[in-house]
Amino acid sequence: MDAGTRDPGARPGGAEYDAVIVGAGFAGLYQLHLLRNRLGLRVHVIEAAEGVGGTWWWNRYPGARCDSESLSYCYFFSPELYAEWEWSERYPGQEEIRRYLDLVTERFDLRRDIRFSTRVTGARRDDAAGLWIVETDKGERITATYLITAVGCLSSANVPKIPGLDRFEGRWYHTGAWPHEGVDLSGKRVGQIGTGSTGIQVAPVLAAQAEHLTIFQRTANYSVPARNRPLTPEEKRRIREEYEETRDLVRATTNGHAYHISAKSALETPPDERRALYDAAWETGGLRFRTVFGDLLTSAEANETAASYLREKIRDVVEDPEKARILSDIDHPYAAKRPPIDTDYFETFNRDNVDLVDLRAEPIEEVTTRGVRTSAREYPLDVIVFATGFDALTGPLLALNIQGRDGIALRDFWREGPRTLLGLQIPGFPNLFTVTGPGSPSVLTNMPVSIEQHAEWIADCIGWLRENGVSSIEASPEAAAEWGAHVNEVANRTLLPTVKHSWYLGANVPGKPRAFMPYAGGLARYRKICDDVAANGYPGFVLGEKKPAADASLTELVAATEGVTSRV
Ligand code: N01
Repeated sequence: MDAGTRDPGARPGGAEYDAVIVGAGFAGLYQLHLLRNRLGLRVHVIEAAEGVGGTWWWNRYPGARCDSESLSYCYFFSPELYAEWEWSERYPGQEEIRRYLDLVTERFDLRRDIRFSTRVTGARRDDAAGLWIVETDKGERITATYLITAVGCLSSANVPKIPGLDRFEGRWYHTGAWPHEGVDLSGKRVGQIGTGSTGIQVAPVLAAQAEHLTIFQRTANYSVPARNRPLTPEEKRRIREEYEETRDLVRATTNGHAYHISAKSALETPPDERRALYDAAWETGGLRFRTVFGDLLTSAEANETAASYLREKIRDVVEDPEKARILSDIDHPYAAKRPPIDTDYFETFNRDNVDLVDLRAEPIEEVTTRGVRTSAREYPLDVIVFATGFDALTGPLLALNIQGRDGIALRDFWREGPRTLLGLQIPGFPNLFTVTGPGSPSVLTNMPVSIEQHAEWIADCIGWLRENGVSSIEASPEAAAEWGAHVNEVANRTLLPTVKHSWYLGANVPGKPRAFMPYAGGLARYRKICDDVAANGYPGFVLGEKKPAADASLTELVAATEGVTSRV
């Protein structure tokens, strides 16, 4: 046994492992590194895919690329790793991210503790033995003291239940489960359903490959040009040299990107100056557009200055007035849904081989053997591409069929919506940790930065429990309720919950309870709350034999962070 797998002692109830981690994407890999290589625990990772990458293993649709800039879409825990890796473009492409994660896996010798091609089918708390029993589709039962879900927020594909899909004689694909061998679309009539971040990314590439592309749009969307390009040698050198500044910056900003949201008010800025700032941001491109003013997500009137600018851009680009009207008829404030960025999305509608169908005017009624039929007509298709998103945040966790203390199913406990403390723990589920779970900043941030923060907090917490001889930790129901109220309260200060069709609210999945899921108070504030909770002996959590943790009050800790940057 080498240092990596050294066994520090007996486990409660004779558990085989100290920790089982589900998932080997950004989150699972780093969690494994921390628990095994730093704490010396015996750790087993279970991963459904044949390789590492998580989201980036499955999302191989043409044009798949990250919307975060490459200098910040990576780990920061190792300066050596940061120096060793070189991104080729402003935004990292899917294949390049996979290669990066492969490098991380080899560099930290992680592969030997990952079980690939194995799906977790259930996880049950054994109260008497004080351990988790994890079941897989290979028929195994694996036991561990701690169970850590690192399953990603956007990994349960949402394929709408359109009548007749099973009769379709062509082929259909969801972008989040794209065939690894690719799909030959030459000479094909392709129908694309969905115009979110993915649909906006994939459409120009589908249009270039297919004979004809029909885009079915339910909700029109804003988009800002990404302005992707290769990084120059000078930029690559600067990125390496500025590692520390970038690391400190992403940890201090509201959403984990390497730029702050301006404190300036759109409403208080004179129209000419405001326009000049929007013009400059449009030229810069990417998600930075939403950082131009600090009140874009707190004032509908301020937001409208950005929204009207962007709608005008759509009308400038799209030549056909009817298409331009449908594309710019947007029903929500800018960035109140996740704002897409693109490469030639609106330009795609100027191609002869691209049509747009307005599903508000003619909803889809069924899929026929030959294509898609709306209330107006049938569209013959050879291939349907579903860019219809995910059962976000809760979907991947519920798919694990977790049962906590006294056999309570997570699915039942969350029937009215997710209940967590800090998005990290769930009452009634001792020693279960959820990396970037609902109630944490998660999808409102640059994910690797949030993931690092969570994985480190969890590792520190487990280290603390072991040092202090505490057998378990669990969110108290009262603290989880208090946290849920705080999550709602900060969301309600913004325009985010005002959007009808938003996956942040679970509104994209029929039957899913409506609850605003991510924490909108900002990553910097959230990090401070988590740090303060740990430093004060875990108030809000129940330790070991039902002992409440420290005397400190969670309410007071949260209130004390009010001033930490919380602009969204
Ligand atoms: O999914 P979405 P996505 N009939 O849910 C439509 C991340 N991401 O995969 O708005 C017809 O945003 C739906 O319409 P509506 C990123 O966080 C990251 O695009 O519900 N249409 C919408 O247009 C992003 O936000 C990167 O009315 C239906 C679309 O499908 C998240 O993934 C890149 C429908 C779904 O949009 C999800 O984005 C890409 C139906 N029955 C994505 N059901 C990075 O760069 C749904 N739609 C990291």
